[in-house]
Amino acid sequence: MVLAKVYNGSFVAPTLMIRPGDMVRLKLVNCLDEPTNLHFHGLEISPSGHADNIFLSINPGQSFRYYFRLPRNAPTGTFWYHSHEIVPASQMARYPNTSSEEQVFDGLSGLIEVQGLTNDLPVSLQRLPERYLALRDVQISNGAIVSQDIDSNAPTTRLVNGQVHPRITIAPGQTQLWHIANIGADIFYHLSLPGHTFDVIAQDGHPLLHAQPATTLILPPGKPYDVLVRGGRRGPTALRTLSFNEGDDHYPARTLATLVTTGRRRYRSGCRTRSSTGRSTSRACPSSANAS
Ligand SMILES: [Cu+2]
Repeated sequence: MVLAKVYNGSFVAPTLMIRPGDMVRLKLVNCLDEPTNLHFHGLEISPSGHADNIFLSINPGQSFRYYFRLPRNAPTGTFWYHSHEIVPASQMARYPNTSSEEQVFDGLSGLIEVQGLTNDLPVSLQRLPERYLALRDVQISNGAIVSQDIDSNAPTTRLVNGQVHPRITIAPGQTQLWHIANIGADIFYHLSLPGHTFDVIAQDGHPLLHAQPATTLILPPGKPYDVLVRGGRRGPTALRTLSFNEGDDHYPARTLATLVTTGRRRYRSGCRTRSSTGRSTSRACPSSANAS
């Protein structure tokens, strides 16, 4: 058992799935013994009122209803939400150790997907299996996440969707859409999947005009990527974070998950099919999906 701060009783926070034009209504009930709030990182919505208002501070035992409409032309892709608590000056003496960083490190962050990213892909890539990889790390001491006086250079445990070293499956030749975000408070990730390419189709919740192949991805805290991954030869591949020197901190290499390529080979007709939207700006075919 490890003490953490969680949403809805689960260490893996709910993924908010919304579409451009949606009205979003969220009730935050603060069951903590300190104030908190919500920040919808990157969404193009009002920064005041009941929307993305980081200056709100919801006291213990109180609740608040967030609501906002996402613009119809909102960009699609992966975002994240997290506590952005800034304790008001009048409450500082009462909550001297409460802040956004501590609460995020303690667990208060999760994924947002603004859906519709695949609409501008070629038809053959519009119904892809999708995976969500929420990256965070935990330092644990005496049965609780260390959330005071955080030393981001200290040994830590890297988690994917709250799990240590989970298994992800893919079929040979199959293309999957991975929504990846670093929802941790402090440390960087330097992702590598040997023998595979990350075809980036969006970053920071903004679709790219052309897919950009990458062999590694660097994710500072708060960074999301939407990438296509194509299954290679049958067998396991380690999804690694490579060693990364951030300047003050040095984060060692770690295996995050195992991608197991298994099952029947998938063939596709390639990328010659036009985008269903017929838009001349539709994305170029990702290189690793460009077979046949
Ligand atoms: Cu943020």
